[in-house]
Amino acid sequence: VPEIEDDRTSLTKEGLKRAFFDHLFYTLGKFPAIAGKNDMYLALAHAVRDRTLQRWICSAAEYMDQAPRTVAYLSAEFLMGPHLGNNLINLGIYDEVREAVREMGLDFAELLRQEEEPGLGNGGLGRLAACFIDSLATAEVPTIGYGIRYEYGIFYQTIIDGYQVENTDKWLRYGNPWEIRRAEWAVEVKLGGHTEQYSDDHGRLHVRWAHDKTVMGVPFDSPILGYRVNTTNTLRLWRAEATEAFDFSVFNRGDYLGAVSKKVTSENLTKALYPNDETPQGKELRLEQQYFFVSCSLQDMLRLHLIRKLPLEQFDQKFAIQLNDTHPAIAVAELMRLLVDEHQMAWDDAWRITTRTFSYTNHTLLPEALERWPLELFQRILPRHLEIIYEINARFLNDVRIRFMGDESRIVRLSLIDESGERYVRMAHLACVGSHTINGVAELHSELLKQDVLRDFYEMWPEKFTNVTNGVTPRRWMVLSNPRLTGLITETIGDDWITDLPRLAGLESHAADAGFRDAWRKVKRDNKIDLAALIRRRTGVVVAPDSMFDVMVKRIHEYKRQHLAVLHIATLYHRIKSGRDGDIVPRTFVFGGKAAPGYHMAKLIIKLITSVADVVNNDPGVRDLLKVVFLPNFNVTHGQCVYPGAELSEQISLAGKEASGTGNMKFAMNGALTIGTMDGANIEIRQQVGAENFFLFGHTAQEVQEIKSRGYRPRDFYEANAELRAVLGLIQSGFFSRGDQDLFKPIVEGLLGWDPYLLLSDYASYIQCQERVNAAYLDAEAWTRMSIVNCANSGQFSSDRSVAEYCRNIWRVGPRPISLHA
Ligand code: 26M
Repeated sequence: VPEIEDDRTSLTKEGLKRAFFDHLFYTLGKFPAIAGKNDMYLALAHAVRDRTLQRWICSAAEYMDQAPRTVAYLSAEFLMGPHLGNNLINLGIYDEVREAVREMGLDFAELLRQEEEPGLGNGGLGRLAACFIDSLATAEVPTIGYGIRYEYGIFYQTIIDGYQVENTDKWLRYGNPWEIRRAEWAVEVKLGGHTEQYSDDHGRLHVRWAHDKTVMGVPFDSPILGYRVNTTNTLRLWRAEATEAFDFSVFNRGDYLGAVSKKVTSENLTKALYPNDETPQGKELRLEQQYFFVSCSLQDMLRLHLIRKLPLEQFDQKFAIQLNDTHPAIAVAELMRLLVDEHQMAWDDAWRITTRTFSYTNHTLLPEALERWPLELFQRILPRHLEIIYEINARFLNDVRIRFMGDESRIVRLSLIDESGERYVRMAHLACVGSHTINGVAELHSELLKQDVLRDFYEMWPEKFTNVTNGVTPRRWMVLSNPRLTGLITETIGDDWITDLPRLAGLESHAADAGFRDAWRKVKRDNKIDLAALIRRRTGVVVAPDSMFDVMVKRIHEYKRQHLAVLHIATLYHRIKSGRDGDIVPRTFVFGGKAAPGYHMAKLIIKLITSVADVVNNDPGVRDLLKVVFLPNFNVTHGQCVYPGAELSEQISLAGKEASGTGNMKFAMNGALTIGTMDGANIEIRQQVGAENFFLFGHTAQEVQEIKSRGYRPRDFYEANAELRAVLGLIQSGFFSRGDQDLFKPIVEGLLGWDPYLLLSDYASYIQCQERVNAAYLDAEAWTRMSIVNCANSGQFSSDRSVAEYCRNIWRVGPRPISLHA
């Protein structure tokens, strides 16, 4: 264990400068005259990495020695965002390093911008995993985040001629100073082949998996620092590589090119992240990815367990494994296989351990998003797991038969195998049966799970179901991204709020103080100027910091209803053009988000946004009352600039569709007001900040159900609303598409004929609500008061609170403080 105060551990400005040059010379082989910006970034990153490693080693030593109960968070996605700034914050050396860098004549912000963000996630689900591991480290809970080291993360989005164009995300291009490859802990993963029975020396029957290919999983570890604690946990991401066995055997047969191509095939496994929102079924490589990282992770946990000389029977006492959606749900069958086939444990013992180990979080109510794998594909890739799933299913359905005698339709509904047409393995069912606890991610979502998607499982095991409302880390989403607001809050109430967010409530009384409100407005205005600069850099559009910044950033999806926001913009435009612009407040509409490459309607919605933007931004008749921008490649880095500069947060999904949302929380914390539906965590945000400080519109989930069951007719709404007719007519006429009347036909016809997300039935309510927003914005003092109250009441939405609930109610783990010792 290293000495405390040397060039690798010193936290003083002078020590940090020495470390910087040490790395520039001896790690990078450069000197200032020939070093580029990226060299400077890397030198700094390595200096920070050393300080992190000191804490990491102390944590690892404690965990090895004491074998504390550990959380294993299994997630196919970790959307981390850049590490450097966050690590500086968590180490408590942000200001020292900024000063040191400035004194060395370098631009600190520019160095931070050099880091390519690891975009190893699609959106909410992956970012949640990142917030949770930050909060777990801060809570000093021993944790390993297990996932996949994709060589290409979520695609890089550009906008060309108003359309989304996807490019590969080459995030590893200039190296990654935050990871350490651990070749010595590589594991082998089998795929394909068939199974055989054999009997052992005692005549007992066993199954052998005669696989037909092997890939090697190599762990790449990144340190995850807690905030101002020594605890440093591990994010362990697996990379698929060719086994040495391949190279040797094929070399001996003299087939060099064959060996190389097998190597290429193996390494394809972790090449790229799948963009979600595409129906997952049938994607062979994706099933292989899921199994690959799950098998690697479970083998790794068993290794850690066994080197501590602990009995296998105690596995569930040492690990609490969380399944982040069904992507890792194959873990239920894989742990059974490892215990039964590889460690000769009796089925019932293995099953008891398995069900005491796993818990499952569901993240979506959309039926089309529930993962199912065609039986034929599953059989081909994981023949042994299919047998194990059949055995789990047989025993489970037996229990169902006894509980619900004679109810055969219930058996059909609950089965792990969907046999209604082509046969499928239902991954959510496997996760439910194999877990002791099942949770949704907001109160409404958890209720709807019980009533709807997982109703039969709820009737079987009501005690398994619970809610843990999502949260986000205030370290990244306030302290790092909004230093101005952080400064003002800390001056006012001290800095305890950073790890105890409900203390923001102390701000509420200051909302009555005119001086404080001035300071609050100044912070927002400066953040808006920064956001305007980003918008100008990325789009060329100049926007006015005096206009209301109305922001909708999230993945593009019909259920999220970006096109409803477009209908509002088109309505305002139409009013201006027809001389009815008396009460319009100048607004800048900011959109950002990626559409899944195969999701045509989502891509067309992007084209609609950019097309409306082109017309509105260039029409002199609009007189700068409206500006519309689509910020390309919205990601964590951009989010860090967008949330602090936002004034109005658009959370307008159809009620009952958005499981939680987490962007909604980031906006509220940064003082934006929300216009939103009764969906996901919006409901809880409104409850916290007060109905009078939240702009509510639209039908409730209950009403949506009723409307649909009565037979929804969107045309009735069209016919009853002249403004809606005018706006849809404008789009239909080709006004926003240079006369092309076909381009947006799928959108307009979809709305008039079908409208599965009820835009037309919520349109009038949304427009009226936006008028209330305008009126509120005109009273700047009142708006500022509401902004302060929103922030002051966002304490519930820290991921520290979410994680504390998981620890207490689901994982049953507690803190394990780490001391730094020489
Ligand atoms: C798949 C196929 C076709 C259409 C949609 C999908 C699809 C939809 C949602 C696939 C996956 C989906 O969910 C994953 C996800 O990211 N869910 C998000 O999880 C966040 C963290 O809990 C929540 O805040 C979001 O509300 C939820 O959408």
